[in-house]
Amino acid sequence: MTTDDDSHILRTTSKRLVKGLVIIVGIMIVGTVIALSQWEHMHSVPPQSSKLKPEVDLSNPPGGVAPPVAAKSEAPAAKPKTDATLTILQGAAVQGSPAFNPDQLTVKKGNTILVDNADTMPHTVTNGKGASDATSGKLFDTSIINGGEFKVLETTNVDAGAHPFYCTVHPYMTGTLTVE
Ligand SMILES: [Cu+2]
Repeated sequence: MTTDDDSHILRTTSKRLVKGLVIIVGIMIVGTVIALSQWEHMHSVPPQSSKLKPEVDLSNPPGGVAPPVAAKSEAPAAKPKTDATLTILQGAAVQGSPAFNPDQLTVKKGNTILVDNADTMPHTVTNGKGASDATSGKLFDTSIINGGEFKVLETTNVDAGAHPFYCTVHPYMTGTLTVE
């Protein structure tokens, strides 16, 4: 016959075992009650990290079958068809990081450009070399585009030529729009 101390399985009395289980289950119940009472609040105010875009587009994996996508409560506005796309890159606000893709964009006069802010920070695409440039914003200016949003630039009234542009929030973000 083995004593409780000898057993590798049961090193305590069943009475203490039950006591321990009651404590564990009790903690789980308290945790569940707290989580459920906060559920609506957590749902309406999700943590910032849940808004970050995954690096891989899960809805369209390369060479795979798309998994079912949970219905979103608020669908993002559909992006319009434009002649060109100018993407403001994620991390563009960090000085020295690539800001625009492409940063040298060439379009035909009259073309439309989708300016897509893929970053989480607000940015602009404003013609000129900086705030002190007298022509700043005179040819084209998206004004502030919040993170994850987009605007469409028209080039109907933009003269042919190479026009430098920058971001009024982060003037070190620069590029050139060439209109032919
Ligand atoms: Cu910016």
